[in-house]
Amino acid sequence: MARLDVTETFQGITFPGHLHTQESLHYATEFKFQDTDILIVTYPKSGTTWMQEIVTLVSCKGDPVKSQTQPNWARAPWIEQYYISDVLKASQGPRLLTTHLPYKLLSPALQGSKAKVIYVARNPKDVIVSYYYFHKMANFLKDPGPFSEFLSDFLEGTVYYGSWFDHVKGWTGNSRNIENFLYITYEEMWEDLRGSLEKVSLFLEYHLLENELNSAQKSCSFSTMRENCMVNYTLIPQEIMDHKKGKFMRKGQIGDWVNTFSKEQSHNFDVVYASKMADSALTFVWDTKKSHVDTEILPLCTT
Ligand code: PPS
Repeated sequence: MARLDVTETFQGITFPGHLHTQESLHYATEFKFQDTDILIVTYPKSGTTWMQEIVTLVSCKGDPVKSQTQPNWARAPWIEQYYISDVLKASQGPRLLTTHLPYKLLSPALQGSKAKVIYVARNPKDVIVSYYYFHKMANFLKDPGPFSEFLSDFLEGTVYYGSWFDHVKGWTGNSRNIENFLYITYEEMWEDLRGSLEKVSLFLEYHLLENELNSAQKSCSFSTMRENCMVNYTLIPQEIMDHKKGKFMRKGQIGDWVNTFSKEQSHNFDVVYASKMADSALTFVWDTKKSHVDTEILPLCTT
């Protein structure tokens, strides 16, 4: 399925046609959740792959074999993407699932479910920058044009997967309707990876020993994941993701948006943010004083 230039519009939201069809999107809205399911929910570029790795490692008690031998899209498939039913037919045991869908599209399917839902949010300014560079290297996404245009599309909610504001408010504002819900931010994971692993383990009711946590922490560091071809998307052919134009594991930083936003763009963003988030009880702590110390590189596979 190439369809690199196809865009699907479903319930007013656009999706890349390379990965989605009307049928696959419809299938997701009627997805039959099982009470043992774990569902990772994110707006794109918010830490999806990282959380897929964290949950894989937690459920394997820190053993890295699965995360180094199975691509993330096979062990934590997106329920709205066209290959989902084939992957699920081939899978065994409790299911780890992923979605970028907004709450309004998935809430009927989740009603009454005991599935464990993990919502990961990230500073939207960093999301925009990460998304912008991803559009430049992923040939199944539209050419983003200049950053200023992409930024205004993002603020209007006309980018793929819709409005970041609706996504975050929809899921967090309705968390009380979800029986098992964990909210965590990319920034929290970045600041305190060990604490985040413990938090996810507790939520999923896995009790990891000290050495198992150590192993998990090492395997889901940025440096290890950047070299792991099961998560860095280097297994995807060049005509679909052009790794000469950029890396999927690009920087893995917090606050990197300052290197792309102008002062004026940042100010305009803040104004829109204040207005769109005025009806949300969420208070985010995006900025941090801590510097990044994750420099160890462990090559796992060559490409
Ligand atoms: S996607 O396409 O929606 O699945 O992308 P997603 O995985 O949500 O987001 C990709 C960004 O997450 C960064 N990333 C990490 N940062 C820190 N530590 C770890 N371990 C890690 N794993 C992935 C990745 O580098 C992308 O962010 P940017 O800012 O582009 O580097």
